[in-house]
Amino acid sequence: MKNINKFSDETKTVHAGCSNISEGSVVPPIYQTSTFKFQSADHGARLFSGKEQGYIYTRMLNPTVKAFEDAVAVLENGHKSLACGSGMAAIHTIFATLLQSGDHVICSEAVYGPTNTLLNTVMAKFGVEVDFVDTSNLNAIMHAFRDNTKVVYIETPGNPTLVISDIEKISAITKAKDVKLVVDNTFLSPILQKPLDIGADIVMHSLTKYLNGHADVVGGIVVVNNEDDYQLFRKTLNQIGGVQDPFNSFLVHRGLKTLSLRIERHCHNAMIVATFLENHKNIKWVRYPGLKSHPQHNIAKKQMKDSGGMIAFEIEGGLRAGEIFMDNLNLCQLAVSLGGVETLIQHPASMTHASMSQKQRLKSNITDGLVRLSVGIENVDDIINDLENALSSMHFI
Ligand code: LCS
Repeated sequence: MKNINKFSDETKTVHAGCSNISEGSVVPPIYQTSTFKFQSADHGARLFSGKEQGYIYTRMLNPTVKAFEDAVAVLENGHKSLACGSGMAAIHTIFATLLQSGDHVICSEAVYGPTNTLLNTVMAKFGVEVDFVDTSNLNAIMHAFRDNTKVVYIETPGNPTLVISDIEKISAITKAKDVKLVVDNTFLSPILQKPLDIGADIVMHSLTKYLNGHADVVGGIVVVNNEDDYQLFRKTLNQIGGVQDPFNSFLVHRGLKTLSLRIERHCHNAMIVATFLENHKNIKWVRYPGLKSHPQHNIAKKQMKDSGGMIAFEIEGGLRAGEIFMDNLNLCQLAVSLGGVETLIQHPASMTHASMSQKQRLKSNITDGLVRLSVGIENVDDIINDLENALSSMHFI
């Protein structure tokens, strides 16, 4: 197919990365091979020297992985992308590529717990300094800058509090300061937000979530917007080795084909569920970007096409009430992760963000009573009935 970039996202999700496939196959075949034969000694030497393009070894690149990487780059309006073995492998690849000992990172305080921990432990061990700030506050970002700041890393909406950072405004700051802006776009997917279009330099996703969508693969991806960055990232990823394997790339590429349909239903269901929760007497507060009560609702409207499938809320009665509520659910599954077709619920303080200290969590507004819901694509009435049943089981508290 020619000119895939001119099509809409609904069409891109179906066709991107599926052109130029050998033997006329409609979907990319799985090249389940670790290595590729050279036609001659000279051919091998030419491939290694970069004088000729071609496949050498699957850690370096594989056609199934490449087809999938092309698809995500098209959807993010990026130059190229690099598929990794997990979202954390992608984040590590980003930090290892952009930073060296003595450099400083400004990171959203609302981030996935292990992102915070990676910076505070592994990256700190290698001499990288970090400040976690409320990146919805531009002044806080400005104040955090130091002479050695090299990267601003934001997650928007942030996990689990759904704090929203203004990508365009932050990118004006990072461009003026000549530092890289990295956006974790996991909570929305490129259907709802395209950070590269509004000033970000690098985008990452945990593929484990919406892009795959079926809770059966762990993966990550880094999207870059120029060839120089691509070469730098490819070298680092090749050395670290945290690549995605061909079979998982095939699965996520398959999942990608229904991304826009799934996202439509996630958004539809989540808006109804968030409204239901906001009006329920046993709920203390609800955070959902589509609700007017969300503190950054206007920024959400500006930079997001719709509000996504993630909701955070707190039940009256604190942690104990939350435990009883979660144990009384039937349809909503008690599990970490998010972005799959099934509705999942979890408790960040004891689960996804348990690796952070309570002090760090409270600074990031992750209260002990916060519950996070990843709204699936089931019938929304079934989801609401399940929530209502569990909430009514708490009348004795
Ligand atoms: N970025 C975000 C925003 C995430 O939510 C996660 C995982 C990652 C990066 C890391 O990706 P992974 O290595 O797991 O593919 N978030 C999870 C969560 O909230 N529950 O379980 C995993």
